[in-house]
Amino acid sequence: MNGSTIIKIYGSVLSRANRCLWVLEELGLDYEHVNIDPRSGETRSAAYLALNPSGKVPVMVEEEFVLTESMAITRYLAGKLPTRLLPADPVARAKIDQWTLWAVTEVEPFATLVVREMRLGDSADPGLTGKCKEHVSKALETIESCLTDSGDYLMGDNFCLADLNVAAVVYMVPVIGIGMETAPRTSAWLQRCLKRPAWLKLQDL
Ligand SMILES: N[C@@H](CCC(=O)N[C@@H](CS)C(=O)NCC(=O)O)C(=O)O
Repeated sequence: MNGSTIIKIYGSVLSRANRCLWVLEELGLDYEHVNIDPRSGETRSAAYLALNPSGKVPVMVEEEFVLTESMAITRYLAGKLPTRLLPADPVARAKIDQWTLWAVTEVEPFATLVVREMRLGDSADPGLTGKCKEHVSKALETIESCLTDSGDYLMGDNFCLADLNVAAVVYMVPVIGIGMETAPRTSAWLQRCLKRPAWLKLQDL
């Protein structure tokens, strides 16, 4: 046991809940996974809307404490066992925030739009999809240049919350049909992140 309270994560592993579960698995913390699909209607129940009025996943519940926003949740959870994923140094923490915000502003909205369009099949808007993919490809150049001399991971030799948060977004890049040939360092870094036992365990859920 990691403590007296149990942490509940609401949301399927195919949703942004996966990044929260990834942190929990990395740290070996106990948790309960409430595997709800955000498109199933379960997130529209009064009980769920009381937790998250937006009706989205993930939500974290720890006794009376309710937290939404996946990246706020990963940050909170990583802080439970500081130094493993979240170094104490304020500069390192600021860099983690920088990478996290980069992922959720420069990559995630565009990649998510492509996923939504892909679900529409023949009704997808190729113009919109193309523009979003262009934006994501351009964003990959940032990560590629930053990985140049920085060791195996975004912030040096050790996997930390920056890698987890960014990989939990960038894993969508090949899924939306963007080749990573022009970003070999990013591709190798992503593989390193996605081969971690904690992430692989989630793929079996
Ligand atoms: N910014 C939020 C986004 C949450 C979000 O959009 N979740 C999706 C699943 S990955 C969802 O619940 N979609 C259902 C809906 O939009 O109704 C976060 O990072 O937690």
